[in-house]
Amino acid sequence: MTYKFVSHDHDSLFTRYPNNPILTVSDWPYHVNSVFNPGAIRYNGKYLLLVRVEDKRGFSHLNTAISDDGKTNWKISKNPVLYPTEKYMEEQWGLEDPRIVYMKDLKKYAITYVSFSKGGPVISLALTENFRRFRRMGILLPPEDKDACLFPIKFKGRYALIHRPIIRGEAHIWISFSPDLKHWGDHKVILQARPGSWDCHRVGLGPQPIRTKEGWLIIYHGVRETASGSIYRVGLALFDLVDPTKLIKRSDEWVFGPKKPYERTGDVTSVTFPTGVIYHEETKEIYMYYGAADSSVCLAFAKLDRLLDYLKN
Ligand code: BMA
Repeated sequence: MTYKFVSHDHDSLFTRYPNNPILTVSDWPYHVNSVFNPGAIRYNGKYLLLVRVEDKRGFSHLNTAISDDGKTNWKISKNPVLYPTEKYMEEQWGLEDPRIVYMKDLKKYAITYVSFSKGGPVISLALTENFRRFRRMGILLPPEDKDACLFPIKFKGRYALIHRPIIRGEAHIWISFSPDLKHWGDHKVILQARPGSWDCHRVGLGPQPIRTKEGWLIIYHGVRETASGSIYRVGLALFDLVDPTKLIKRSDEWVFGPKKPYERTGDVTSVTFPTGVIYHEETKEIYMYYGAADSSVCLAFAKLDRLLDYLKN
């Protein structure tokens, strides 16, 4: 920790889509309580969101919303695409917060999401080719675990998973490796909650890792508990391309956080919770999809080079 004077204009790094929120319950084809925290990926040339949808029992399931431009005219599936079943006891209280990557070696999309039950939250994996039929691969690691995503490539022949166990009340970001997506080991903490800081109480992965020429860019959420509840803000970290356990840089400050009324007010106040990005090679622009106040789906834009410059300097 350095005590140099810092004063940056974070607001210039990410620009909110002026017509936020892009999805709310009023867009939904069936009755629900809230829609938020979507996974995001390019699919068949379109923008696909796998949205967390909470029903009025308080249980979540996942459903797709697809758009041509990533901003407007979302086509929402009439029925949930991934819904809890009795066969999987760990899902009794629902499915939450998906992250999506395309695994070239498997030729499938890998979705890591939180399965919730009396036993506590765990990370489950499902594979799909079409976002209609999913193959459940089961629980990856024991509870309590959240905020997970696979890297889209293998490292020295092994899959790598970023996740966020809570151990003795401490919530840091970990990485684990596996030869087969079933057996996990070489667990290591890669990003810690920072005492005193805006991200002092919990940190967790946001969207899927973004591969850049400088390293893997990780957008993460950090939590501070305050007298009026938790504030969920967003930070940046950069990890080595070849060895993703190696942290290169981390932002001292948050780069995005609750500000607009739709981020400040909702089922859970003051939450910005990014869970999906789509990168545009042509314009070098990122579309970051996030849940706002656990109530709606929102969008913000950023130039990749500016995020990397900010991190490096
Ligand atoms: C986290 C997750 C998210 C949620 C956030 C704020 O622990 O459960 O799904 O958006 O809390 O309530």
